[in-house]
Amino acid sequence: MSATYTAKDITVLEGLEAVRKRPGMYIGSTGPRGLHHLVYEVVDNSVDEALAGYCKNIIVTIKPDNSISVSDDGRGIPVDIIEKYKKPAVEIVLTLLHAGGKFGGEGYKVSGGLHGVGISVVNALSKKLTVEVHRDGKAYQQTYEYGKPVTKLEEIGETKRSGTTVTFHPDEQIFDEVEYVFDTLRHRMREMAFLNKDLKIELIDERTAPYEQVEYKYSGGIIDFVNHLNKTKEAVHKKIIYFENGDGNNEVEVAMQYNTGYSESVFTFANNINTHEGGAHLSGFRSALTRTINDYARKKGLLKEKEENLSGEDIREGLTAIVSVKLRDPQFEGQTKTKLGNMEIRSLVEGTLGSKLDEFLEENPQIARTIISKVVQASHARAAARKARELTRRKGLLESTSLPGKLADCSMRDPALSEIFLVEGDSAGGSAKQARDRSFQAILPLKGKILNVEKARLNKVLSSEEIQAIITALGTGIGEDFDISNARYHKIIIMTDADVDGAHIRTLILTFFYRHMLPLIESGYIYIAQPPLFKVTHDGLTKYFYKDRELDAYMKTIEKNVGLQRYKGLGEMNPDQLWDTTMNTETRTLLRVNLEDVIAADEIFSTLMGDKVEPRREFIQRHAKDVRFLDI
Ligand code: 0RA
Repeated sequence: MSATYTAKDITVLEGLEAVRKRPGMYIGSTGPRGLHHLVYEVVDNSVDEALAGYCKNIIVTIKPDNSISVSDDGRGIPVDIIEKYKKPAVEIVLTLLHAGGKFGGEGYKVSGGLHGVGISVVNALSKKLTVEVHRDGKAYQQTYEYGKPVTKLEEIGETKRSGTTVTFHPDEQIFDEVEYVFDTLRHRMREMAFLNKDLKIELIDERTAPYEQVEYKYSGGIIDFVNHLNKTKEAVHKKIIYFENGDGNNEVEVAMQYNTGYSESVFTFANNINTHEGGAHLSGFRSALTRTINDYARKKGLLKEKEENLSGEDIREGLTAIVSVKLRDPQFEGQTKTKLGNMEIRSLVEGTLGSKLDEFLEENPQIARTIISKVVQASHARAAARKARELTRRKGLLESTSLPGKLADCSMRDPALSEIFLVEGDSAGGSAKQARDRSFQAILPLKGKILNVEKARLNKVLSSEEIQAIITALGTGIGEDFDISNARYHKIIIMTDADVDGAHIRTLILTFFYRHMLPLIESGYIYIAQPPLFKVTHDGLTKYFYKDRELDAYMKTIEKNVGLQRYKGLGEMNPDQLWDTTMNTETRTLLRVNLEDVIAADEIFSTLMGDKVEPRREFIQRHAKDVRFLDI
């Protein structure tokens, strides 16, 4: 540390100390999500350099020790001394909170990551970070530990290129776990490449031999994104509809295409951030879409005067779309700061889509007619579903006043303390009923495979007995009547066999929740039970194992003479064993289903459950050894 330790240095270091004291405030969490967020934060800076027009290639490398290196061919972070701090600009960028480089000039514009906190936060949460800058023919390097510089910025040689490489090693004292997941990073890097046309992003995993390596570069940008999302679906029209527009401050891009499916896959982004909670751009998109389609249908006589307007929901059935806006000054609101607040963007999106979509429909009457007829079908089906729902309601089939006969309910009436097990098969259901603590645990046995809702509209879904039983037991209602505040249990636990059939049934149930009761997933009510895979008896001691890896490790520590049992189904356990291993809150582990990545979930469900065979085969082959793909 330099001898001239000024008041300004102290503010800087206090800033980073605050980050280390409350990391969650800056990166959301210190779990896996926050850990991966560090990478996104650094990559965002390189992408900003690409948005400014100076960077074309980004390489992200996972090193064998789980450190990460992000390299770009942008201008390089400036190294000139900033008068106010008497330090090189790069050191300020790495040590000052919010110093994307707001020390003047257009070139210093920074939009930045989710929390807009900048690269200094990554520095603060790293036990070691090295920055290497290539600029004006020279290469420079500086190293930090826990956010503090441990070397001065040094000139390390000459160079012909320009760019920045940041290599950081997350601090194990801060993060619960420091193991990077290749697939998680891969998804985000691909998304970034889709959202930024022509930008090449490479991801290399050096922890495996041979290295795992992927490369993304899309000349079509979000058109390629929509094409990718619909890859597992049957498109209604070949040509992807695309618009872009700007008003000097903000820009909007929309790409959309209908498929023959029944779900809506509209994803919105603001400055490359997935705005899960929607906001101004989404509402502008929806209102322009509904108005334009209705106006067009009336204009062409496809919708008669006496007929009601087509609803927004019907118009979005089977629609895949990306709405991507880039703003000078984004305002993120909402619970997870993923709702776009800038109202001025609403009229830009609405105006753009309104005029350009009408133009497109006029110029492509064939596509227009196909889309309208699809929407009209959706509208008829919804009317039929409403009738079916009313019918079932009149019969009391969906009311929790007439709970399904096979439900063994709990005595507890407080939903927050109650849980329900959805159990595969009557025999396991029987064991679970004997094993449970009836005060707060309810059991609903399900007969084998439930209906694949990916291939059916709501009216058909409602005619399935198993699904009726689930809806009634949960008490939430469905479709337009769905109300999460009526949920009778706040833990809904899917318990299936640890075999292929069990995995299939679990996916069917999850697909139903994902497509028809999404708030249950979003609120964290859905869990997956973890029954053991093995029982080992040794020296009169019984141990259960939940993973092959754990069993292997244990078997190495003991001598021969053990009794090893492999559980294929829940039915092989007696009620006591089922209780001890899977249901007892003291000893069990549950996997909570979360929607870390809605786009990945959409892809998984439409691939696994949709019509096309080839993508499904590929997916299953690729993930054959990876059971984690279900832990969305
Ligand atoms: C501040 C100002 C300028 C560029 C950058 C920061 C910059 C930051 C990062 C982080 C990773 N890669 C980066 N590349 C650039 C503008 C420089 C200029 O005006 O020449």
